[in-house]
Amino acid sequence: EKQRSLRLLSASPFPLPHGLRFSYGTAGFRSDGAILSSTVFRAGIVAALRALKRGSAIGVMITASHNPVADNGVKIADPDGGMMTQTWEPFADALANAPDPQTLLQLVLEFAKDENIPLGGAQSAEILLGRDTRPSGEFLLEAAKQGITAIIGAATIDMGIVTTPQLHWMVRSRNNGLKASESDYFAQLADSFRCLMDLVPNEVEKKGVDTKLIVDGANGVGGAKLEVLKEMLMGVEIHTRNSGKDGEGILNEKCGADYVQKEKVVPCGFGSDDVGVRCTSLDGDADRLVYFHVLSASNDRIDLVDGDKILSLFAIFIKEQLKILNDEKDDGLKKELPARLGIVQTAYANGASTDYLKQMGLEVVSTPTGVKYLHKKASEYDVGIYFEANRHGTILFSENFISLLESRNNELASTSSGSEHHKAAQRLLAVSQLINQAVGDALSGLLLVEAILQSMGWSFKKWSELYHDLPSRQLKVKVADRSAIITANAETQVVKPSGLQEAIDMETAKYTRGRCFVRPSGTEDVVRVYAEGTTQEAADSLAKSVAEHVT
Ligand code: NG1
Ligand code: ZN
Repeated sequence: EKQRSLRLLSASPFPLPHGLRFSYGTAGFRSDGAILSSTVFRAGIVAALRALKRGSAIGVMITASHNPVADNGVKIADPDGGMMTQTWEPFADALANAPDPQTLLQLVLEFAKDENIPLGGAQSAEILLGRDTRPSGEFLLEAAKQGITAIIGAATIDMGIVTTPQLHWMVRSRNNGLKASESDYFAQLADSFRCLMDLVPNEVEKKGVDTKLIVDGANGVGGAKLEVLKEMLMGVEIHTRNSGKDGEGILNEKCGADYVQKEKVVPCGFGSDDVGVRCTSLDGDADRLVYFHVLSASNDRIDLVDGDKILSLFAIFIKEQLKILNDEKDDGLKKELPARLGIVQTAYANGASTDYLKQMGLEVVSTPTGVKYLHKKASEYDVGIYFEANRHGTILFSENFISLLESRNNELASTSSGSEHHKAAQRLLAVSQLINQAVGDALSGLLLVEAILQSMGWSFKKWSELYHDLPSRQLKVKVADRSAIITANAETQVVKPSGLQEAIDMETAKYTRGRCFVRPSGTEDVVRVYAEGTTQEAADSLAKSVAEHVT
């Protein structure tokens, strides 16, 4: 058996393309889909070894998210449904770039030895495989399968075409011994959404918040899944556009969350008929979302609600439910359910959002860019809410808090069923079921937004006007070596090269409410400059002058 496995590996059916280096970045391996077979084959090997090492199911997702349709990528999900541990990234890189089958084999053997991974077939492991709708996904999935089965004991479970968050959810559920099929996923979302809608206060319901939502599916997998899910939902009227049906358009082309956020214009398929209707855009693999309003029939401008405001909406709702739960009146039961609520952002969060959240009395912390940092920080709270300004995020509930909440809920069900306390406990439990605990999920995210707007009786306008974003500017600067810039304090301060931070401080001091930071990108060969000010001109000129100090 061992011999067979080693033979398969050394036969390596997917030669490495010449002159390219692959790197497992924040989003896994990404590149032109046509040249990615060898990388995906090797990522399959990494996933199989990881599954053997952990003795749990592991996920492999083939997607390039919001990137053009010809691109593709592969990333690995750990047993808890989160991203693969960073400590394995150097191995993944080494494997992806091994020049020939012999080197590849040797790397595998050495690593397995160092990590005590049983290669003989004594241990078995499962790898859940999924892909988005990209055409190259079909043969890349085959390459992944071959990589996985080259390792004895590793078996693939093909989940077919799924959203990225669905695959992460499936890995997590499976390892928690829960039902983990796609229909289980849909059922969990639909049930918890119904629960939240059933708890909408009567007086709010009478006010009648508009239930219509138009969804831009980016012509990707999210739109197609939503078509199925929406049949199971009550209380929201979902219309899907750019759902990826034949002839409707190309994946992410002039549509999707990334396009809408960056261009700040209506996506294709939307227009004058949609003025005043709540709209939302998913990205190509449905892990991100933004909301928007079409402003006028005569141009393509929009009113955008980004990750910061989605986060704020979630934070307000959760805070309110925790307050009700710990409120003395109603049934006289004074019983605190201690819950630390934490809000996690990065330095890219608009300063106005951070000010707003702090004014609301919330604990706000900042981490470096990258979901892995935000997710980890959020998991330190009883309830941790995180979002990147560019719309990826979720709400994490600690296991301990969930079990406290469950027993409180049971207690209230028998002592004061239907009380405000009881409703708050039910709502919090429903949110923990609805929102994806593994990764940010556009489908569950939009259902939570809809349920909260209905519960609080809020219009899109009220939400959008929670606070006004400070004007900001982002610039990219090409430098010889971006790793020469070292930052600290969640990337808000430059430590090296010396003198740069002083220069930034000096420029920033020229502006009222000016804020500026620079950091090397983790995904592109550039240094990013971000600046904020009270006017667009101020933000632009602050960014520009700091960029000159960087070059
Ligand atoms: P880098 O290139 O490290 O700035 C970008 C985004 C991140 C995240 C990753 C992809 C900005 C400023 N940065 O990271 O938020 O989306 O790509 O995982 O948008
Ligand atoms: Zn995505």
